[in-house]
Amino acid sequence: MNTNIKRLLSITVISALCLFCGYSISFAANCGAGDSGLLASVKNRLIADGYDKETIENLYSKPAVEFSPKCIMLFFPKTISTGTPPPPSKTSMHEQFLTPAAIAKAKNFIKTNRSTLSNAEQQYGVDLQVITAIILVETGFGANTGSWPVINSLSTLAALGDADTRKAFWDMMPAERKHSWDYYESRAVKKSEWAYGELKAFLDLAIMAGVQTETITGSYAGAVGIPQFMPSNILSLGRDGDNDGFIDLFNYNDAIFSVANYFRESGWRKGIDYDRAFNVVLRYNKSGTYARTVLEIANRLKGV
Ligand SMILES: [Ca+2]
Repeated sequence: MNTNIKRLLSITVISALCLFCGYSISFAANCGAGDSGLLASVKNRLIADGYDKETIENLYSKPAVEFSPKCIMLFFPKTISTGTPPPPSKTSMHEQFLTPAAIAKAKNFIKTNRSTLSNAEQQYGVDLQVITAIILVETGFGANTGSWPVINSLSTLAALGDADTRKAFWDMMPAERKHSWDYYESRAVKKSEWAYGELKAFLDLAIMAGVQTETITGSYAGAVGIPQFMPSNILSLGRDGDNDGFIDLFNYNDAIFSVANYFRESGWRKGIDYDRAFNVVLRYNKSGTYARTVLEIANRLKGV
């Protein structure tokens, strides 16, 4: 093994070991019981792709690891006919993040983390107000990092790649979430491939680090930590903001530097104009409402 690979593995393991340092173990009761047999296709695919058979079989035999329909229901929005509001307008924003109280919290976050934010801004050329806005919108400055077991949400979504499982989940869905079968199938197949890739990245991190995979929670989509990074982004874009040798996305310093790096890598530059900035934020979250909200928060924090 050459030095570079050794170093990479070392960083990988150390990073992953501490990745969830701030995580408090909690199994999400709202994920509900499910049929772990419906995860068989995922288990078998992982083994076929070279993951250690014993490790994977042991993982998927644990009672906590289960097919969790409620975890992935949100990937299939309610139909408009049931009274769901129409899509947001071109000017809509998430108003709860623009209240005086929310902006005051953001100002306090800047005050508390001024040194780290300034260092990140200087090093990556990403405005500290934007970094702050992202952390506010993603998790309320770490207050809501998600309670869905990541292994269950990613495995369940990935399992929809199997035709029988796809049909089984369709039968579980309430009527108001059932669009046409064709729409459902197309979306399920596409999302399952995405989830399988994220699942592998998640397992790579967790298995190498020796952490208990089933204890790690995140968003319903499997995003982790204060900045809600997907597993595939953690090692490629995560950064060690406090130089302690670990990337811990539940640590504010690391979260700040990781967001700054993500934005730099997505094309953010100091003095960027609004349209380009908007497109960079879309690379963090594809919602126009999200991007407008983040930039408006940053605007209201100007000069802070
Ligand atoms: Ca660190």
